[in-house]
Amino acid sequence: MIKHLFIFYRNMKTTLKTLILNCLLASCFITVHGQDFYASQRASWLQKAKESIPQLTVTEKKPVGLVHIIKDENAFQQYKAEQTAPINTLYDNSFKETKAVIVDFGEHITGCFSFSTELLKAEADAPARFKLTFGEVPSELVTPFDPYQGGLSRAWLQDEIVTMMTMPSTITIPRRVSFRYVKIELIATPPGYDFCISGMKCDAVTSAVNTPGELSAATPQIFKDIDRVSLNTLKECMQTVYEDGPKRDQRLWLGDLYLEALANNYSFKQYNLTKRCLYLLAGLSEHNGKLNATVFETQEPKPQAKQHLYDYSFLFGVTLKDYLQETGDRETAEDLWPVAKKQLESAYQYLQDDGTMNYERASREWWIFFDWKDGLHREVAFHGVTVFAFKETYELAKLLNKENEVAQLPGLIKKMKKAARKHFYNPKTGLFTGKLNDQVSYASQIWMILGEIPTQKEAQRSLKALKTTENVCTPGAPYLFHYYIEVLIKSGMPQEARNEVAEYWEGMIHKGADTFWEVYDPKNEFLSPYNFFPVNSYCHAWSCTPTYFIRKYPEIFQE
Ligand code: RAM
Repeated sequence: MIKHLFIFYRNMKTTLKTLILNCLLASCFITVHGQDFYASQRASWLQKAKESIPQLTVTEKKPVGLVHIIKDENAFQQYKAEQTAPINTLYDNSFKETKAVIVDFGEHITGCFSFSTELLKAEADAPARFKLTFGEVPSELVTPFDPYQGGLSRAWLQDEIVTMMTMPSTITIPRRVSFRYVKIELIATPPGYDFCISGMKCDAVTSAVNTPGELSAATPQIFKDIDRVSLNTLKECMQTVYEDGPKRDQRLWLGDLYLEALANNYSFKQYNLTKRCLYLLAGLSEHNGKLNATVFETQEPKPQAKQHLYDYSFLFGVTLKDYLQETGDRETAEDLWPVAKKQLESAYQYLQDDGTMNYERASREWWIFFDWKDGLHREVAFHGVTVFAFKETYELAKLLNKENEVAQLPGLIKKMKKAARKHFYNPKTGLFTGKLNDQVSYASQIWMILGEIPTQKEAQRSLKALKTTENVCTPGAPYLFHYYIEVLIKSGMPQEARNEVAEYWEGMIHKGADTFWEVYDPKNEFLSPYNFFPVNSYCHAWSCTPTYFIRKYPEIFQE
């Protein structure tokens, strides 16, 4: 009996021991994996983001006329709008007879749309139903949306059905819309009475209130026009964050933020918005310290899950550096420095002893972006952006007297530059191509130059070679085109930069742009990363940067 008791006691002891050990292990696991790297700062970052929410200003916009959208092989996406009548024609006539119109507001607008009706004959005894379709460009008004084949939500397309229960009355569309044209169709006609549309407006919203300075009087008209359209684009994207596009996705993306902040520095100069976005991204970063590439403001601020873009993550530090240089706001820069520094760890893990990066592994673990372009091989650009990130972060560290925290960077930069020259540079062609793929792309040359791998002479040679080499992978979106202009200027090719800005962005204006587009390949107007061109955004943040170039380099663009 005593022996049994003893065995029981001994077994219990072992079980308890195991239990305690397991608990300890589990708690260690939770601490390691669940630990919030920014625990002590996160709440104050989110609070600061909240304190910087800008006021939105509202401007009432009225339509300017009625249009027909007509097929024209030479027009953008084969459709153009042709003025048919003044807006009063709509207001003065029975809508029961008109049934469908396309109204032109004369400019691209983002805001809150409403329209009113008046009775013409008899009393309203039944509801009427309308379908409204808002379009940024003419083709959106005539391209059937269904059956929908797009890769993003069908609901981004701006067609709404509304029912007016009685008349006279006014209906406000609940969602914020982004458009120049609106098609109104009567889809359920009440038999017993007649009515007209009596008014229509859009309360346009933006947080951009400052007036950018005048360009020099000598500025060629083409750059005045490009600047104006760039500013319109930026203005509409400036809401309570820098949105990527006011039609879609209506949210803050790191890569777009960087370019919008650059453009803002030379135009509206509303630095508080940049500050807010930096704090919001920091506050909504992962517990392991990694930034999310995109975040939502509502209902509660939250990140979009699983959106980690390798190249974007470093642009946080670059934006912070520019912000510090523009504003001298050292407090914010010091507050957010740990986030910029932490992002470098994403790069360290792929860096190999010989100074090359393990691209194959990284491309399995990250979305490595650079451009919306099918078939783009990203190995070289991946190496280049990493060197660029190291350089820029080191610059930021120097501004904050924190070089000692990243003292390894100059050595790593040197090593990586050497490795890039050895593995990617072809002295015969003067071009950079990958180890895994010999594709010649704009992206590869651009990011090697931004990483300062070639000398200026070599950079010039590679940029020129892009024009004469066959089968070059060209940019698909203005995002990459921005960096192309940047490297042309950096490489001492101002005339080429001037010509390229003129050709690319004026190309959009020629095709009717009042705001610049998310995707623009002059050779393929139907290009869409989402498999359906109407869901592309036609007022898109990352294409607003000509205003930055035109204003930052007056000697290139304003003479
Ligand atoms: C698009 C967004 C945004 C961009 C990402 C990568 O969906 O519109 O502009 O940053 O892709």
